[in-house]
Amino acid sequence: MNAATAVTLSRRIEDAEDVKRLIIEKLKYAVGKDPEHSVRQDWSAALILAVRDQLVDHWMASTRRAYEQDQKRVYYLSMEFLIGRLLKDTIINLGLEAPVREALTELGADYDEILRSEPDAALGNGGLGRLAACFLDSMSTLGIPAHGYGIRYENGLFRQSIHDGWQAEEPEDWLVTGHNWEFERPEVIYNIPFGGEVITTPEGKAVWHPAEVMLAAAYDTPIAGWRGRHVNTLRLWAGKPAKRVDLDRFNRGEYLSAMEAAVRAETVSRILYPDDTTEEGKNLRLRQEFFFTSASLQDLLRRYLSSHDDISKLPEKVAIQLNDTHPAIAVAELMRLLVDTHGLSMEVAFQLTRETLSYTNHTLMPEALERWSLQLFGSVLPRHLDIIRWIDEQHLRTAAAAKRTLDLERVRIVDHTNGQGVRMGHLAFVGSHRVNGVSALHADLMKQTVFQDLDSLYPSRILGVTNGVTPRRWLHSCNKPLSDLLIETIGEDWIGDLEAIEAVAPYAEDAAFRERFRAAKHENKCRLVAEIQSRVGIHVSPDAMFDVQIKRMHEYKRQLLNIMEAVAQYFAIRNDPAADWTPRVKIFGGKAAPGYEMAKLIIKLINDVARAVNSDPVIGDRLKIVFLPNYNVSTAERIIPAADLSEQISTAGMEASGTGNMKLALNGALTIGTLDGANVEICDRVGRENIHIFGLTAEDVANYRISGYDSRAVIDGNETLKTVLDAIGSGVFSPEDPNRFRAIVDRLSYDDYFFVTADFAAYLDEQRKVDRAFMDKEDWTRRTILNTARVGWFSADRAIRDYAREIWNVETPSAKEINQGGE
Ligand code: GPU
Repeated sequence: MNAATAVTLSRRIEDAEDVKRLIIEKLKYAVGKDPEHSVRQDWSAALILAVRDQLVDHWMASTRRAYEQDQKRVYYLSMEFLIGRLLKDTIINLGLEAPVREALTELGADYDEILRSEPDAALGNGGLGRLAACFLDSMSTLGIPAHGYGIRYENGLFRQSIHDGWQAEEPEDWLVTGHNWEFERPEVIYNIPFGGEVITTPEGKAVWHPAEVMLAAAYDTPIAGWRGRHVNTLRLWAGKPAKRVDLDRFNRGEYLSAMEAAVRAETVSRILYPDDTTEEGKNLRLRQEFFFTSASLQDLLRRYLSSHDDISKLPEKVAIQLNDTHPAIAVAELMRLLVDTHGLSMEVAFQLTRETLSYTNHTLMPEALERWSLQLFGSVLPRHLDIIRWIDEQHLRTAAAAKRTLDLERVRIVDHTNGQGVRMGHLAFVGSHRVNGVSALHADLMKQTVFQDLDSLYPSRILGVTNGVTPRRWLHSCNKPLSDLLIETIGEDWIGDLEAIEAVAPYAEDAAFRERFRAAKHENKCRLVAEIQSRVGIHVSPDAMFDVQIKRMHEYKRQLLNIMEAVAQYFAIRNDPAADWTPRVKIFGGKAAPGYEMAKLIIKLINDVARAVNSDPVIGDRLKIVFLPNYNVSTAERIIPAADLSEQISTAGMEASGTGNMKLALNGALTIGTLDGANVEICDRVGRENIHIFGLTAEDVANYRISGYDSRAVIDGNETLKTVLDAIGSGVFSPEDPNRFRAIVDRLSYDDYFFVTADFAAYLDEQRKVDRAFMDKEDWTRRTILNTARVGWFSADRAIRDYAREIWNVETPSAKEINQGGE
């Protein structure tokens, strides 16, 4: 054994003594504190650094293996990675929880408190960003050599607070206390050009003369999967100026302007756009997209060329997944690099680009499909606009040659009609060999609606890969009571192979097991009761049904329908307090985009209704309404294990998939939902009798959109609905400002785009069925166990295997091999 290996081995943790030694060493030599004077932040930093050390050998071995075996690599380009905290999950993945806990206790530090002090890495808005984080976990678990590429935002998603019922936003500054997981890579730096003009040389070569060049600097976070054997990299880019200060200006005393270029460059990675589905802040957003896409492509090409000579074999060794259209500029940028830097012809470059790239679509909502004005696009990325025009010409030729009659204007990437602009969805579609939707229904609707023409031109390019969630974070780590029970009952195979959880299904018939399953749920509910009490000062009973709707605030997700049902129920209880009511706590959590007035007004409505209901002595424990501020990954980890009922009530055809639906069902909540997104497949798997489906189907909605829908008539025909809307509209919940919610009621009465009134009656009916079902404790528990047992297919591991097989052409080990282990 040589000296270097000996040093490495001494860092390995075998028991609590090792942990203690390592933490003290980190405290002293990395943080610069002695234990007597260390505060919580120091302990936290030391622990993270000690745990991070455990990843490094596996990380290097993973990289070495990829090179030695010349494995195909997967690159996941995403504007968002909603990681949350890393410490607990990493410790659990490495199997180190017992020694770490013991060591910290012996050192006099509080393990749970240290875990809670880690800030959430909130580099994402919602489902799309969290999916990317789950996929990183699964790619590592499956041993796929992969990189996540994104932006190292200084400020992640804003922090939400609630003042007098209204949302207020404050900046989120997760980096202030230092991000101890990451390794700065000062040597990994790329030029990112912007603006200027393209000049064609006498030989006919296009040369881009950018007006400005900034730098992208790499920061790497190691990502371990289950059992920590394989470790991948999340590489995030930070914007840096080519020159920190303009010395001439500085020396002239122009201190602020001397820094101008630096500020501009750093701005590109300053903040995450707090917008879930609509584009905003156009110029900066386009720069952000190009910035991280260009840096990532330059980086992966450098890596490829460091061990391959033949650029034309790129698609055999590289698969690049575009997470929505945000990195769609990759189509043009990869072509630019292949043509301008590596000297390929446009034709060859286009073929390689298409074979390498694939694109995931996450929404059909037209306002969310990115489109840049020609003016803006041409001024920021003139060379790319030329390349896109070239691609569009090729594409039009294909379209013209197709037998079908097509409206050519509609299939063009560059829209020449009055809208004028670059359609990024079209660009991503045309530049990819596979385009996937995120649930079966969503993929079908893609073919029938927004991508109908493109689908007819490039048949079999569209496929569905239903989303999944990582069972490590979303059951094993966040729900210890249930995880322990499952392990004791069916072993622990399900952690690395979630479909094995099906083995618990027969226990649904075992009364003793049901009792224990309920006890686990009860324990989680008690923990949430305490949190609700301490954070919003509302006392709720753990025996009530916990009815949960946690997701971004959006009209199509219909939090409004949920709170309207609460109002109806409130009135019903007041009218007959002595009846046999099923006690409920309605729990809401979610952020509204700061510019989305209607969504913010709905938050206010929820809080105003909550105020009235919670303080009404007649109501008592029969109904309570809670809005938990600042919903994020960490709060989700505490709410989901405690939920009894999962609200998945989007207007059918509008939620591409949903992933909260999967997490909640896995943790033993029953779903009340529409036949939308992945709810359809959840229903197929858990069985129609174990889910509460109601309302219009996507087809019904589409028909109404054609034939017209008269919400006025529906309201007039439903006494309860009328009463609820009259109350909301006339200020029953806002006596200090009676017209506050007029806009909501008007919208529903004259232009109910999201069919809230249409689904109201069916929703209330189904809720009353849920009430009755919940009262039959044994049968309810039986059904919740079957939900947990039957949703194993919704594992992110399964989703990643689908991508690997159908899109990336990468091999993955079997579930059995994962569980048996070995390198
Ligand atoms: N989604 Br587009 C986001 O979270 N943000 C977006 O900007 C867009 C889509 C969501 C979908 O709304 C949700 O249905 C899906 O489960 C999730 O992406 C992951 O695919």
